Amino acid sequence: MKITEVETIPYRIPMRKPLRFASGEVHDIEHVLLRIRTDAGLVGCADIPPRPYTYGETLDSVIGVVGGIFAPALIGTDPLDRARIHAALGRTVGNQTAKGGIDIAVWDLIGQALNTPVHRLLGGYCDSLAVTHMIGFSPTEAAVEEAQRFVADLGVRAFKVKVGRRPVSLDVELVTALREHLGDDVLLYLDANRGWTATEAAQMLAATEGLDLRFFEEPNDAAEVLGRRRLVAASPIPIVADESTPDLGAAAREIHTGGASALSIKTARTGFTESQKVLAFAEALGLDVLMGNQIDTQLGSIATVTFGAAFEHSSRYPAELSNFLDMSDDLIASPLEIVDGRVFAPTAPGVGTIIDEEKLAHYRID
Ligand code: MUC
Ligand code: MG
Repeated sequence: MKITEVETIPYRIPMRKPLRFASGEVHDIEHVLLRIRTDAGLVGCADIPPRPYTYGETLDSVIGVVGGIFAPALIGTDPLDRARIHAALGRTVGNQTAKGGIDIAVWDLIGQALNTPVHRLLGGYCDSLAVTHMIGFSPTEAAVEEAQRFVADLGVRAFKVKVGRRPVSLDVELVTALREHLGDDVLLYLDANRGWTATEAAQMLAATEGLDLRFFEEPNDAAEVLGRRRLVAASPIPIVADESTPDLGAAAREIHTGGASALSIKTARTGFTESQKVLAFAEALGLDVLMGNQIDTQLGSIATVTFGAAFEHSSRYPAELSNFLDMSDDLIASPLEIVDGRVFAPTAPGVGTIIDEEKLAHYRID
């Protein structure tokens, strides 16, 4: 089997409700649908979410690098030769979500060719993951109401709260109200997307002691080396690296130099192949991992659950799988569902995603 064509289709779907956080806000989903075709008639697909404020990629940069550099290297290659494909992609630095999408689409082809779900090819550990819902910036009352609705309607019992606002007391009040209203057995953790200084983040930790917050993601900019290391060393809870560790090398560097004590894994940026390496690295060192959400569509969330549910170490904590509910639509033919607070990994061959061609025609912007 040989790759014959690599197609990138930009599309736009409005958010039902914008997501706001310390490093940016998202009003419209502007992603690239990647399709890789083979001479066996198979089509592998993946969703690529460029995030300029996180990785510096844009719709145009993704389309440019895939069409101009990656596609010529992929055409004529057998999708089963993954290491050869990665060696070719590795000659270009950065462009993490473009590379992540290619890896997912290649695995999709492999699963289809072997008539087996990728979830099982990877590891097949369990059939589903519990869901964490991400709460963006909003007034305290609205955030509490949103969380209560997720508990009551969808059985979700884990929440990641976007923080990093000033003054810090705004977020202290928010998290205190969430704990009061949701009770003790709901998992709560924070993500400041680098919005605070190390000193402000330390104030937040001190002011919320006793609220059983489990993790604190990107409290400040990891590039502020000494402040970050002082915070990680003093923090009573794991400090999770997300955007500071977009690839395996960065994950190794941040962990070994004391810049973080847990890792977020996002298939949108490390696909399945590199995510597996990050996971093994974390497991060997005894570090917790969280399956994160790159503001993923249903297409992207299916990739997350395909990977996360495939391994024991990535299914220990609820995974961030609900951002698609904030979007007004999706390209996928059969909608992803949250049932009793869980999302199931697909059982169809490949990654198990089928594109609704009418929706694609409606939302594409090329
Ligand atoms: C997250 O976990 O940070 C928001 C910005 C980004 O890069 O990802 C999302 C969610
Ligand atoms: Mg994050």
